[in-house]
Amino acid sequence: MKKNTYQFLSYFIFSLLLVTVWSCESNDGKTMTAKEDKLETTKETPKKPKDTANKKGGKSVAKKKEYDVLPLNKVNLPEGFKIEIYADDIKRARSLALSKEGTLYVGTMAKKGEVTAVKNNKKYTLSSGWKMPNGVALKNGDLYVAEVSRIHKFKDIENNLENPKSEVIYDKYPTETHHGWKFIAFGPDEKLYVPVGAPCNICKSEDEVFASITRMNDDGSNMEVVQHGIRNTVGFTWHPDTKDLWFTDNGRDWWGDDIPGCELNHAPKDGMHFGYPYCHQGDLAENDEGIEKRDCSEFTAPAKVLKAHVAPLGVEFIPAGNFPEKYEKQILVAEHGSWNRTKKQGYRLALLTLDGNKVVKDETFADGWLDSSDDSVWGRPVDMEFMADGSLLVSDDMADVVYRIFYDE
Ligand SMILES: [Ca+2]
Ligand SMILES: [Ca+2]
Repeated sequence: MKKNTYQFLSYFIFSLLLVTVWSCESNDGKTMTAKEDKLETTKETPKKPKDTANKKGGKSVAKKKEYDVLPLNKVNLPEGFKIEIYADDIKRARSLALSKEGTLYVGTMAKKGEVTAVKNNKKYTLSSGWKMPNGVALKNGDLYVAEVSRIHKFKDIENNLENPKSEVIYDKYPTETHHGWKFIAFGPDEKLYVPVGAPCNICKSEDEVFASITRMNDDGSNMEVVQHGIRNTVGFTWHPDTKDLWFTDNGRDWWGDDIPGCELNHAPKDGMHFGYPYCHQGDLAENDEGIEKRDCSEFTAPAKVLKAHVAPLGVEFIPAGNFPEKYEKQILVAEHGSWNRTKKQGYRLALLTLDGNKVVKDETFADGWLDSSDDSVWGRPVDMEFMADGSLLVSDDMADVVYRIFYDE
């Protein structure tokens, strides 16, 4: 690469970092080193977006609105639902896993964050100093935690909260931090599913592990790539009846405010390709010169195109138990909210109604973390988990809490 181009790119990336006030799904961990940068076969060339509104990025980024007591009364919910704080003071609370004993495990994407367990209102720190220990998953009483490149296993965690011990069962994931934080979950096949995000905004990596969902046995053996063409999924689950995989994906940046849409995807079988980096939202072909031109018809389109930049993270099918019957087996998606859009959007829980495998309706289940009148924000929903009684836990990595939402007519 020419020296001038390199200097310009360095300046551009540095400027982006400067204007970005807080971290977000798309840019946290963006500090690419020269080495990481080389992984990309194409560079982040600042080009003319079709809509220039967010070209500079971070234009609308407002400071977090601070409250002494979180203003839960600002959260809008359907009639009959209530929200309360389930656990507070969990720094940058991200992925959730809930044991059958009712212990809540909370990951974080903080660079040297702590994995926390919450049991009977008491908190336990299970690890510290790990690199973005975002993913948490449980199987047979063991807790699995995903850092950027490693998977740890805590045997019989429930009985070892005071003195947790872990072993690394896999350490071969890429070390790139850009989209390197991981959501993890066990599938109906009892295997651990682990995504690997694209290490960039738009690039095609030589290594097919990037922009994928992988899976492995619970001892770390037989890692394989299962799904392709996924920019950055930070939430997935399986339909309670069909057992099909459903996952969110975060759309590319710097194409303006309104394209491409973020995605909810449906994978009824292994080995599918969901478009990235060639095609976005099912019908917009990539125009970066460094990316081979491919037709969108070659790839699987999203089950639902969400709004641009909303950053869909957690996804859950609603179980029976607490929510009214009409919600059962419908989908909730946590939209973490935009970071580089002129006017913010997202910051809500979306309720998506299914007819078979088709999403036929998109409505807001919960919002109010964003005040659109001045674009201020006090919370950002991340992951969700349903408790045994059917009430819903939601993590918030800005307010540093876990909420409980329940129906109480
Ligand atoms: Ca896609
Ligand atoms: Ca979840």
